[in-house]
Amino acid sequence: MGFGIAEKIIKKHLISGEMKAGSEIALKIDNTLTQDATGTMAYLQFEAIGIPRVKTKRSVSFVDHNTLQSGFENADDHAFLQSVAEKYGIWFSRPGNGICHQVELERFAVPGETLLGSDSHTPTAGGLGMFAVGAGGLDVACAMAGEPFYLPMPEICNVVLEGKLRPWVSAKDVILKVLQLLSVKGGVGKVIEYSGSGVLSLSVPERATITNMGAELGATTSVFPSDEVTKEFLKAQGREGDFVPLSADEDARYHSVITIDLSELEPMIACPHMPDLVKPVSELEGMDVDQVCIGSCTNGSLRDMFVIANAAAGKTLAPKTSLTVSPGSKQVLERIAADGSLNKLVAFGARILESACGPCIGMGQSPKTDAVSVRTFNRNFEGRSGTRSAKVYLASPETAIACAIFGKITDPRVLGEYPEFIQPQAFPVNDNCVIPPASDGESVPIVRGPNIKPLPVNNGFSGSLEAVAVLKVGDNITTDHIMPAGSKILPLRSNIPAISEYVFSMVDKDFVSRIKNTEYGVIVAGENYGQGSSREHAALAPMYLGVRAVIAGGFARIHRQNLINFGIIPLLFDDPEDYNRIGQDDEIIIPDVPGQLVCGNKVKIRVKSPSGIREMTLSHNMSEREVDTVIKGGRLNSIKLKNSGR
Ligand code: MIC
Ligand code: SF4
Repeated sequence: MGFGIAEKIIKKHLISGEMKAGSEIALKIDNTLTQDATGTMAYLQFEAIGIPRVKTKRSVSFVDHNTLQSGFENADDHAFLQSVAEKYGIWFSRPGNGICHQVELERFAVPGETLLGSDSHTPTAGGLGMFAVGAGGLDVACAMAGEPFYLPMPEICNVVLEGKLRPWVSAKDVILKVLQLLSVKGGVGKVIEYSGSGVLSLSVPERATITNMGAELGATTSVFPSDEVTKEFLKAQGREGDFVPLSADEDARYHSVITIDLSELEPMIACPHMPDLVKPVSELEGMDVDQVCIGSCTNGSLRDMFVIANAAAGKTLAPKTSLTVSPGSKQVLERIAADGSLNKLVAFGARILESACGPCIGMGQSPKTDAVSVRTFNRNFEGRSGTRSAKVYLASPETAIACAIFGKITDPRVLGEYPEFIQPQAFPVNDNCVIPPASDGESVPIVRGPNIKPLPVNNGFSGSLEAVAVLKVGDNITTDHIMPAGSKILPLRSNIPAISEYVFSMVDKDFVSRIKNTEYGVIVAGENYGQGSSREHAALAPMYLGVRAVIAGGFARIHRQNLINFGIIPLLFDDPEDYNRIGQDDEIIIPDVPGQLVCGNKVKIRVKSPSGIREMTLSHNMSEREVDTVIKGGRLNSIKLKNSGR
């Protein structure tokens, strides 16, 4: 039996484990990526491991999230990150150089290699045939230290693309269609592997738009073949030498197959507040639009900028609509400045922002109260824009610019002739904003501002846990619910005591004061708990406050891993009805935690509620290694013990 692309890369990087769906495998990581909002923690953890230089082929530290400097905190973090990079052998992509995933695709991604990134949209590089996975900062720190990356062997879902997209329909509509078909949890435990005759009609940045939003499916990663189109892209980036062909064997077998005819797709839009609430744009036509934001790691490519600039050329922005445009990278910005596209956008009335995440993570441009905001981004979770009452819709650059022209939700097919983008033979390659590390970093000092606080410790479990169910929530709780971002909170990413004051602030403003009144807490949740971002702060800050277990119907992959990494037990309901049998404020007793976890996958607990005491059996799906990690209080403790020979 032959192999698919994902299996081929996994096989080549397999350190241990069996390639059987669901069983734990360990992979060798060639490359890592961090961004500033998760990077400071990742590097504090790397320092704590105590290795003098990274052991990867290449590690890159990007600054693209916390670029709004309204106090000293973010600038201090940037200086810390730059000094760490110089010292430990890491390339530093300075602020202004672009969004990590866009720059990674343009300048660093290599087909057939592995990439682990402390950002959930790391799979963007799958558009170029890389096996690229998002993880918490601690997993990335461990990979930099030469440790393997552990994950359950994913199932492989094959999406066969046939035909060719029609004018004004683009890659974003493809992934919105996949989200409509599979939902935000449809990709959990899976790799989405694309194939079919339609693949050749998509450029690398278009493929990357599709792999980028595989994160919203909950997928481990998404991957495209590496073919002639990939070769042309790499050649235009002056990196032809990085090309390796990669395709699935004729007789590759998949766990599931979906076929999409590209020529049948129409412009799609995801409605508030989930990326899978997808409808055809035509169904929403005519709704007033207050704001349009174009850019992000999903749609910030040269192709996207070219199309919107030419669609807007000679026209004027609708009077009651605001438009922001953030080019995905310095390379994109340089090119649109040179080819006249930038001028067309400025003349149209766009507000040009720096090449960074910006409004996507609530770093400015929060819309007005109750606003309708149409964005080319990948997430529309409630409150993420910085305005709780805003309604964010996700769409393609084509749909977004049509909305900006008319001030209403508009199907872009009314715009007339489609501006055909032809990839340049050579992109403007200028890596002067990527700073190489020192050849010998030993004497390089680390710059540490006052906002950078030491890592909190967790001593692990030695006996029973007596805790309170401090919060009960429903299905699909995102990491934005658990640990919100935005311009006020993001600058505290290096300061766990300070950021922990905001845990669950969007869901229940009394959560922090409640948990502070008890020693240990347990969170009770529904399905797909922790979907969304890779931010380990959504585990680390609750751990700092005393959360020791989460009992849920199911977990998103990265968050589950982050919980384990910081010594929080992810427990599952055996009987779904038990969710209704635990109330907020009930006492939860887990007798002999280490003994029960080691003994098997069942965990008996006692729930003390006003109506009496009830015994309940829960389960866990942790591997032996994960159980050991949780008992020791997290992965950092495990590694330190291993390094000290204990
Ligand atoms: C996001 O899109 O939510 C982020 C901000 O990029 C996060 C990382 C973070 O929280 O710093 C992600 O996707 O992992
Ligand atoms: Fe940045 Fe938004 Fe992409 Fe996250 S999703 S990396 S915040 S652009």
